[in-house]
Amino acid sequence: MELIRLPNTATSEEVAKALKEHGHCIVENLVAPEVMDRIAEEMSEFITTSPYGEDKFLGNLTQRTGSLVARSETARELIRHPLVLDSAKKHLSKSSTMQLQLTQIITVNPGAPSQILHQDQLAWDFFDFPDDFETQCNTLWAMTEYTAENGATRVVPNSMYAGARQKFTEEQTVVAEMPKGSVMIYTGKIYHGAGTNTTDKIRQAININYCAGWLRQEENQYLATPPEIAQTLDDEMLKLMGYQCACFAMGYVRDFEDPLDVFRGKKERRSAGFNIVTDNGNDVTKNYAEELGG
Ligand SMILES: O=C(O)CCC(=O)C(=O)O
Ligand SMILES: [Fe+2]
Repeated sequence: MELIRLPNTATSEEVAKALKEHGHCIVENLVAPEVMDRIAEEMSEFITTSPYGEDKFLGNLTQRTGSLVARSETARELIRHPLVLDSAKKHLSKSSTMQLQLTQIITVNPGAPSQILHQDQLAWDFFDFPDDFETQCNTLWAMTEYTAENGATRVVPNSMYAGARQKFTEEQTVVAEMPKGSVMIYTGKIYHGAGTNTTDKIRQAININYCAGWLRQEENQYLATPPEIAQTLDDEMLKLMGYQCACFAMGYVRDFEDPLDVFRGKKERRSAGFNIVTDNGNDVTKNYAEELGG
């Protein structure tokens, strides 16, 4: 069985369709390999000092290096890649807002064994979300070449509606081989895991995940990016990081105020609430807001 591959001219409609029907797709050569080299350079001091995982899931020979918003200006371009963001918005359209869930470089070192096959949405206490509710739109960018030998991610085709806590074997997987600069976009439901690295070189991926705005983020964006750096970012980036209300009330500050207004120190005190939902709501919340009136 082959994985779903799209050219780098693909539209977000095509990506969203692939996610719905297959739980994943690979977009080859979406950015130039030099973009990956720049990120490697900006992140190198942090990567060398990142600890190994403490368990088999995180990988005893695997390093995870986060805080990409704060640490790498080039990574911010990937975080806001238009194709990825538009596809994620479509994929997560049942929720009023979406947000960055985590950013990390995953370095699979030589000799690292394969990771347990899993769904990323297990993060929320293994809650078995309904098939028609999508929690996440996730990306693994090939920061190095992604090969069967160096531990490229393995995917279980058509596993996205199998339900929580299912077990699959390596024989049921297909390797997501792809050139450096390509990206695999996948849902929180598809079973996958890092492969075994049998080479003498590292395998690296940039893992950037997005989730429904009302779910708790895995990487704490408010602490990962110090306020003085956050203040230099534009509103769109801050909203993506979670400086906005999800639905009508999730994340308000003080007297029911909008978090971005508070962070920017705006004098005018605008109340959060269903008025927010009219801009970015899903159909159910928008209709509710309209019924409530001003
Ligand atoms: O590194 C990989 O190939 C996949 C990692 C992964 O799936 C995870 O940590 O959730
Ligand atoms: Fe995963």
